[in-house]
Amino acid sequence: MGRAFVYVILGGGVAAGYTAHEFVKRGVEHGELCIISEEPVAPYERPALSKGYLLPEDPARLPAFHCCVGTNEERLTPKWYKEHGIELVLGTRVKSADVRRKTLLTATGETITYKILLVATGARALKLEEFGVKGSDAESVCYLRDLADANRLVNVMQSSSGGNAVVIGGGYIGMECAASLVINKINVTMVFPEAHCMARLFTPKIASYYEEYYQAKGVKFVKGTVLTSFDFDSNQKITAVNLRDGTKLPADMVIVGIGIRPNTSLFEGQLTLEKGGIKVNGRMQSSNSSVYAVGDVATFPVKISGETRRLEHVDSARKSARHAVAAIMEPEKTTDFDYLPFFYSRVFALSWQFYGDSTGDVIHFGDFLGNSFGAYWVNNGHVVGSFLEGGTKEEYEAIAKITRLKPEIEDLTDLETQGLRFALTL
Ligand code: FAD
Ligand code: NAD
Ligand code: ISD
Repeated sequence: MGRAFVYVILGGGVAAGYTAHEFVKRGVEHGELCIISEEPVAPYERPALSKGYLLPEDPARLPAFHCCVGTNEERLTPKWYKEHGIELVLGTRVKSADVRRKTLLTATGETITYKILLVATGARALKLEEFGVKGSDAESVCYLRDLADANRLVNVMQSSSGGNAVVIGGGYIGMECAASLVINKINVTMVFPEAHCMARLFTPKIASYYEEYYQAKGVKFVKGTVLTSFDFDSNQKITAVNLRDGTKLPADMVIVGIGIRPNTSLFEGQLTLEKGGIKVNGRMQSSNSSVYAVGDVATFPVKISGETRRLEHVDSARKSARHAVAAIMEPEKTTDFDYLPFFYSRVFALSWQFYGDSTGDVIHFGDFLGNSFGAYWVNNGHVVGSFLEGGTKEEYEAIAKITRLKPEIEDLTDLETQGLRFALTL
């Protein structure tokens, strides 16, 4: 026995919230749409968890950051879903899917049937065990993906005030959490295997700006090595972490941010997978025409680079979600998704944005000793990517615009001399 819906959104994160919003905007009928989520709360803006949620004073708490406040649109509280006749099946994991029969089986034993399925299962945090390190279920070791993780992290931070934290990983979680730890008056050492932080995006020059800024806030960096084991006291409390290079770092708490793995397992053997995600076309439609995929789990064609990519960022989750609904509800009016990759972060008083692709030659510009600087990436004679720290709204819009326009560059030295002016005057 079970329920049947026209549209089912599997997953209750950012993409799910924006999908539901778009369905309502385009006139879904009461009783047609259902969201099934393992999380016990309605979709929320996940980026808040590593920023406002971790503040010691006046921290962000639900219901303040339900979708879609991240784009300054209406806030979709549980009441909103009720008013629009959308079934929220929360705290419920889907344990199997049958795309031929168009059914989902939940862990509570219910079979839910759909006509069209939107997969928005996002990703899970990689565990240290997957790299051969034991002990990551210890009380003071924290990961950060969902609200339950964030609550745990807040408790561990509160009991570690004035103590030492080791942050494993130099990516987004590592950088944003390290800043939050400092704000919470905890001493921070960051450990990562690369030569500099944010190795997937930052150039060494950009990275050194942020690393120096963090060092001035007291953060220590241990680079080019990884964690191999933990030391515990007689109460099984972590006292130190041991690194491959032989260093022992005292630790009252540990935060691990070593990347994610998309949640595709329900569909393995049923849908085409590529680059770790569910392969979709420019309408976000998978190899089964009744199944769409959006957000972190979708591998989609990025027109501007001519490649398929899986992006792990909130803007892509929001826009791919809206695009899938447009393609479902107004197929004739909807052309292929034309997405300009957009990443950003905010830490301390810093704020940067990046658009496009980080391939080719890099041209840095601006004042690396001051508050505003940036870079262009030039590939095959065209600007393909732009980065800016400390920009104004107009300046960010200008770098986004030129990245989309992909202007031809004849002289790299001239581009360097013009710097931000190049984007502002094009
Ligand atoms: P998610 O938001 O992860 O949602 C997936 C949902 O599916 C979850 O509710 C999950 O419980 C549910 N689910 C999975 N499997 C099942 C199942 N079998 N049954 C039922 N439910 C299931 N990006 C930025 O661009 N800028 C930022 O500043 C930023 N900050 C971030 C901070 C943090 C702490 C994190 C973790 C991510 C951040 N991101 C940021 C990334 C961004 O949040 C993600 O790209 C975005 O959330 C992806 O949306 P999604 O809906 O695809 O996946
Ligand atoms: P990430 O991919 O940004 O960084 C992973 C980091 O793990 C690497 O930089 C590397 O330093 C480190 N690493 C890899 N293997 C390791 C190992 N064996 N030992 C130690 N370190 C190792 O992933 P993340 O920081 O975990 O972030 C998780 C997800 O959350 C990503 O999808 C990210 O995009 C998202 N997120 C985004 C933002 C943002 O866009 N502002 C903020 C927070 C989180
Ligand atoms: O894009 C974002 C972001 O960085 C957040 O913190 O959305 C959230 C919301 O603005 C939180 O309220």
